[in-house]
Amino acid sequence: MFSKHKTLGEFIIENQTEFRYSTGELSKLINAIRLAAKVVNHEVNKAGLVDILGTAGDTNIQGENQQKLDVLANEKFIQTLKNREIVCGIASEEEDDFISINSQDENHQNKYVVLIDPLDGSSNIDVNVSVGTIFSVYRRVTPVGTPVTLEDFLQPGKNQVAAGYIIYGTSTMLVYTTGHGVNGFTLNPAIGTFYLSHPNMQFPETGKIYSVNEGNYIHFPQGVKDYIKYCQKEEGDRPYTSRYIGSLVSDFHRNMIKGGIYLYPKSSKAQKGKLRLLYECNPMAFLAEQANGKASDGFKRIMEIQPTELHERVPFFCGSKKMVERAEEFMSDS
Ligand code: P6P
Repeated sequence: MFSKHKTLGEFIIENQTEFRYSTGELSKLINAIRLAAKVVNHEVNKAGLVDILGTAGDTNIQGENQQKLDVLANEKFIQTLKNREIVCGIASEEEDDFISINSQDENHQNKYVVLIDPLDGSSNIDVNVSVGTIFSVYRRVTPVGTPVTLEDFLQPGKNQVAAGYIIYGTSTMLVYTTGHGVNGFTLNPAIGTFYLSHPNMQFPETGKIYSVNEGNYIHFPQGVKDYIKYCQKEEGDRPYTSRYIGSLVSDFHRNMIKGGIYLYPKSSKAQKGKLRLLYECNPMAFLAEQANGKASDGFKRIMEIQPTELHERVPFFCGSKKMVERAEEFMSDS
């Protein structure tokens, strides 16, 4: 019944002092995410059973059909974070604008903002393929006690104080970093407890898996085309294996364990690529770098990019360091 593995709660307490701002708020924040993850996990796992599939009839700012589970996950994370009075603002893929949270006392001292993709990979919901939640945490840059502004959200990824994802897969895992490495916790659904199952996760220096939607091949820049052909060539440790799940969290998670690279390049159909900088690329880039991997837009470090708008997109190359560096060589050569 009681696993030899440490629980997430014990891990947070043991590592709270590591976090330089450790006033306990970040621990409360991770705990809030833990609770929301359990609630969403419960809904995702029973999605096939109740009338929660299909679209909610609305479309989000991305112009995509909002799946009911998207809407539910969004509401659960926002509600949980609001109720805990830990954060002063939230931005979400499913919300056109950021949400300012002024707690009851007019001079609230909350100093973190959270950016979330509440259910990434939503196109996979109806076909029972794993999906995920991605979150990114910053300290606000405007004065504590005043309403948050857009400036608090448009920070470069290198300012993140925490980031992580929940993957609702064959098992549900919470994987996160506070800047001291990456740790993975697996949920025991029978008792609703996350256990430390993957301590100190690291990308293998190189790998033999590449993840890209090859259906877009003819629309890719020449450097990407050349890199894909390089992956497929019978030479040295190649050809690599092509694996593309259609859920960033799942492809990233597999590549971090086995070694690999994930690419969502720009194309003639999507000049800036598809993935969003603030609540997809930056948190995954923070995790990648903390796990000895790399994340760029094909040319420069993702976490150096200065955002200019909440839902901006960037090309994304992420995974084993040597594989990302090789792909970048093809991009610069072309
Ligand atoms: P495409 C899901 O919508 C997502 O944001 C990522 O999780 C996934 O890797 C990608 O888009 C899939 O996009 O265009 O290949 O279907």
